[in-house]
Amino acid sequence: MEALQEILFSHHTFSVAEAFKLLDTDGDGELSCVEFHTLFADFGIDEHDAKEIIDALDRDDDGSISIVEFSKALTPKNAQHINRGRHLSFDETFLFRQSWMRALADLLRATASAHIQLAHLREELQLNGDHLFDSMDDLRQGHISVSTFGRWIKSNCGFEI
Ligand SMILES: [Ca+2]
Ligand SMILES: [Ca+2]
Repeated sequence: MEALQEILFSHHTFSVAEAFKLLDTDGDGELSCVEFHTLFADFGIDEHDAKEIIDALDRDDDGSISIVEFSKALTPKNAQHINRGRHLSFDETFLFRQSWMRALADLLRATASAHIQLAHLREELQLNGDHLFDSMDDLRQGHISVSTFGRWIKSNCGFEI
């Protein structure tokens, strides 16, 4: 994912602001789910993927992507070390646009799937946490007292605390 970001960033076909303008087809300053899947339909992103991408990028949970949220998704951590190369002429930009869009689509997909994996992981941890809590809370009090915790450690780990 980091690598994808670096490729996109160093590509320099468009700046983040230019790219955002390009994607924000209705010009309202936000990228919507419809805009995402319309723009990236040719790159294998359907409506469902678009929703997942929005989910992954939408930090303030308002259902659309602002330029700040978009720029965070695109900018690699070590952005200042990357040589952004020269500016391209208009014709070159036109040629690069397709491959840039493809790279962007790949990055967005990777971001979305990482987000989903993270969500699953979180859910799993939460479940494990709940399970652990239940196994400790043997008296079903809804809280774990020091003595309950001590009992659990003793029976599960074999030492006293
Ligand atoms: Ca828009
Ligand atoms: Ca948002």
